[in-house]
Amino acid sequence: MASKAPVHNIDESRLTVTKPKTKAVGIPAVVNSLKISLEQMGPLRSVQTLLAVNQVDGFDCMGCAWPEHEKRNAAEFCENGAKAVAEEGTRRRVTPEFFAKHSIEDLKTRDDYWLGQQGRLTHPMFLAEGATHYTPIEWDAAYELIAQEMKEMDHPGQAVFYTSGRTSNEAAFLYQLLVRGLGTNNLPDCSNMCHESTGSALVETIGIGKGSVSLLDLETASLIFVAGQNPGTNHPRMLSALEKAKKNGAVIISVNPLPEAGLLRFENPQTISGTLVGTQLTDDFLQIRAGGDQALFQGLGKYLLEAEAQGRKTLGLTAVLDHEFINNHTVGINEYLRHLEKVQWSEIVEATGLSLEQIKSTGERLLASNATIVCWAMGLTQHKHSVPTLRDVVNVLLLQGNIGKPGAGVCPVRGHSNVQGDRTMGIFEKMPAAFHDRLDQEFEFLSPRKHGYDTVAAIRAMRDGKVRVFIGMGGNFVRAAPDSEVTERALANTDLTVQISTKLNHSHVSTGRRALILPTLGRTEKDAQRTGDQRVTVEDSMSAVHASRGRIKPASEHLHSEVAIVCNLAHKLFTGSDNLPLPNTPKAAWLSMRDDYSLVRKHIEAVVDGFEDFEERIRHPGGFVLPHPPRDARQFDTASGKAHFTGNELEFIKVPEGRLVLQTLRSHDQYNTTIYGKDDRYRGIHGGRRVVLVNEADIAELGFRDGDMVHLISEFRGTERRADNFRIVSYSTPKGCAAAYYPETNVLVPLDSVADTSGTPTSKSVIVRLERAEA
Ligand SMILES: Nc1nc2c(c(=O)[nH]1)N[C@H]1C(S)=C(S)[C@@H](COP(=O)(O)OP(=O)(O)OC[C@H]3O[C@@H](n4cnc5c(=O)[nH]c(N)nc54)[C@H](O)[C@@H]3O)O[C@H]1N2
Ligand SMILES: Nc1nc2c(c(=O)[nH]1)N[C@H]1C(S)=C(S)[C@@H](COP(=O)(O)OP(=O)(O)OC[C@H]3O[C@@H](n4cnc5c(=O)[nH]c(N)nc54)[C@H](O)[C@@H]3O)O[C@H]1N2
Ligand SMILES: [Mo]
Repeated sequence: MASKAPVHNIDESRLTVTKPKTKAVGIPAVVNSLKISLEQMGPLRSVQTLLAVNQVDGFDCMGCAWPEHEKRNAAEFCENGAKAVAEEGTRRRVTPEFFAKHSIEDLKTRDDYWLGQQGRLTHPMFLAEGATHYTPIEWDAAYELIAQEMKEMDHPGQAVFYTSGRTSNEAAFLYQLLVRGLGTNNLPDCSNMCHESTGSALVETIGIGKGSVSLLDLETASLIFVAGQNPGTNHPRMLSALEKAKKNGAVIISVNPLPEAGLLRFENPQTISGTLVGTQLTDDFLQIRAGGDQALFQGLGKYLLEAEAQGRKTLGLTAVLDHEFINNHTVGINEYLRHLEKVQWSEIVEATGLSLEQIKSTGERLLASNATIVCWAMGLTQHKHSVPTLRDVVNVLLLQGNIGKPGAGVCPVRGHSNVQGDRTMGIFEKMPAAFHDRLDQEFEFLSPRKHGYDTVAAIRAMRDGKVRVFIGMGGNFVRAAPDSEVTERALANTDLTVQISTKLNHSHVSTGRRALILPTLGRTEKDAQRTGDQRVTVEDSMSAVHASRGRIKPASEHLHSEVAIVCNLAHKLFTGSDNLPLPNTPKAAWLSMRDDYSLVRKHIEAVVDGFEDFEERIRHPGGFVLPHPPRDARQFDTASGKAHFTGNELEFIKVPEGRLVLQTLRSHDQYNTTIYGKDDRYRGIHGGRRVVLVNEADIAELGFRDGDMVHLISEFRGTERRADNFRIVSYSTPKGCAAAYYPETNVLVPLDSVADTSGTPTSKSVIVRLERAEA
């Protein structure tokens, strides 16, 4: 049945639903990616770019942050990486003529898919106050405009500088220097909406917010949990690592409300046998209720303690618990035990929706493992109680000494390809004091110590009229952020919004009173500066830093690199003839750094730990791995110098009568707010995105039928938000738990509904009711 979209410009007329797949398959994936590449790039560019993806002298795939293997395949990319590359390498162009033809009002009614399909931005563009269309502007005039706007500010805290995770280390480092040079720490980033809960929980418990495993650990682990993650779509190359682990005898447990195809079974297109037989990846599928993971891990902790009391043993240990590790390397176990005692098995069963047997047999898996890894992504980080959930994951690993041991550890799987590196470079509204001290020393100035706004705080500040200038270094703020209508109004409340972007998106049409689009080079493109072609560096999910060099001709001769844009703007603000009257700015040779990125790397080396001989070490194929004290030496940079057990109250989501808890997630054909196509092949959704996946029994109880059209209404503290016209799809998901795609449903996520401690919007637990729509 066709579904009607809320706006005439959105085409959902070809929506069909088929049976979900039970495996991720190689051959159709390769065919699909080639089809998209050829459509967007044509044959020559396709071959040129795809062969350079993730190769030693090529560019880093911007599809995800999964690491590359030392021994690379000729085709070291996946279907979705190829789509990300094609999206950037496209031959389609958004030119000044395009903007002359399409008014802002027209563009506002288009969906994200249509906007993205228009191609690459080619010229700097300006939207004057009250204007209906963008018009071209010279680069220098654009910088001048930003400088003028900044001169009008009462204080530097009236500017906000967002970063999305594709930005290179070099650009990120310079960007934070510019921002701190202005005198603010207003550096919200996509991480605030992504793995911030991970950072909060890990820094507190193990002293560093990054994962503690390498690819080799993953391939040699004896037990791997993949919790709250859909790697078949979002990190397809991870499936090859899981396949290797499996061949080496690992047991894999998937914890997810949905039976995600890639996790169940995988047919590897890069091996001949893979395409013929495939690998059963998941041994146990725990179809957990949304937000039930804390209860699961508390249950596992309880199970281990009961087994210890019965005198049983973990494989390779003399007892269940690793007493040597606990005594020498941890504090706080008693507090943890006190909390566990209070938790009842009945609560654990209620919260998880799993049977006691399932939890106990998972406990047995832990006893039979001498090296356990827990991998996770957004299913664990985007709930109100995500930070305690992740603390409880760490607790279970600590009990058996599974940190800083081969084949064991924490494996948060990052999203954007350099989101981890951006944080290492100082993109954070509250960097530790030691970072500021070294930055100040290197650039002979005093950086501000007052914490800045994170993403949600920035939206509140804009809404409340406290911000005059918003600058976005990549990303699509208005669509990625929660509470779309509130965020849109918040941006409209500023004097100037500036988007440094490769492709057209809604943030270019949800603007402040005036707006600029500054078009930039993507990672696939040759970055020629005065001293020659430049390379940049990125850091993957496993802390490996390596170089990335674009090869193809830039989409337009008017594009500037992100590094050049930051340096030119900083020069204008700090050192140019008409600079801002600031008493205290970094002493930096902005224009020389723009011309030669190795000078930026010299500064990074001086400011950030672990970058000794930076320039030399990125010549080495594969780069180098940053230090990670827990992984390398079981050292913990916490207050006590040890890893911390924590005691956490059990929390879980109680869904009110007649309501559902809605998770907002990614389809197979999208990259965050960039929509490649309208299919979600593995889940059996084709030609449309306005669907809501609901458990069969819920559909009946709520008085609907599969295929009915509904409006989604979210309820939060007495307020309501709505997203219209979704087709109900009967789907395998626990009772009470529904799912729909992001960003169409961001309008439902309340700005004030955030995770405790980390402030991450609760995008995976929105309470909604369904209201019948006319068919
Ligand atoms: N192709 C592609 N690749 C991407 C991206 C993309 O959009 N497209 N985005 C990138 C980015 S920025 C990120 S952060 C990652 C995101 O990678 P993922 O985290 O895999 O992305 P989501 O689609 O949000 O999927 C969340 C998964 O968690 C499950 N889940 C939801 N709620 C719960 C829960 O309460 N408990 C458990 N155990 N599971 C739950 C969902 O069913 C789903 O399988 O991918 C990165 N890679
Ligand atoms: N409801 C809901 N909301 C979510 C999530 C969710 O699961 N549910 N997930 C959250 C997560 S995990 C994340 S990471 C955020 C993502 O938030 P963002 O990172 O802000 O969003 P993206 O869609 O990745 O940004 C895409 C835009 O980036 C620009 N771009 C692409 N490549 C480059 C480049 O090389 N340089 C520059 N300067 N620009 C470039 C293009 O113009 C493109 O339109 O969304 C969050 N929002
Ligand atoms: Mo993300």
